[in-house]
Amino acid sequence: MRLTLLIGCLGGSGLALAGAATAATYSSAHGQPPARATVLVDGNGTFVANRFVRETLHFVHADVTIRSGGKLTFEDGPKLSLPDPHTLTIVNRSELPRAVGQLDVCFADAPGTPCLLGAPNLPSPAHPTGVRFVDVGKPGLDERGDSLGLPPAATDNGIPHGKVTVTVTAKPGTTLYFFCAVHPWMQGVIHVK
Ligand SMILES: [Cu+2]
Repeated sequence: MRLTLLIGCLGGSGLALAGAATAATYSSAHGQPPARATVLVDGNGTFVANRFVRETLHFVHADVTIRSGGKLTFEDGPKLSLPDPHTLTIVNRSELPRAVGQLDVCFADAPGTPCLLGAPNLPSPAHPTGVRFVDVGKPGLDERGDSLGLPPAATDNGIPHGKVTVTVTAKPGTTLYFFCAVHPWMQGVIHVK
């Protein structure tokens, strides 16, 4: 399944990927960090045979602030036009790809690449619609390897939009970096207050 997706993603001899991120502002009438935050996935794709593929898949609200103990929702956006699965996978900041070559290595699931952290979210014989929350270590979203997953549209069992909500259990003052293990140019940050 994953290999098929990668071929679909990298089918052109040239590769042009574009992402966009919208920073969320954070404010509260009481000066408290929000108890809830939502990260949406949106974007579309085009390609010209034997020339390039361009995908604008991106996180909407890629820079979020939430209180420790708050609820984070990860959800397909209303304008998403591609059927791909997505993950919101916590990684170390240094693991975020910064060059196309790093994306390619991550796509290929080379040993040790952070894209492997999101692999359990993807459909498999044991979990045909994938796993919504891979929770390593302590309960809740708090550390590297914790990973939310949205299913591909074809395996969504008729649910119009994939959606998963988890509790952010990281301590106040923690900064969690994340990316999509399927489209690792999709990147963001969670400030836990
Ligand atoms: Cu993605």
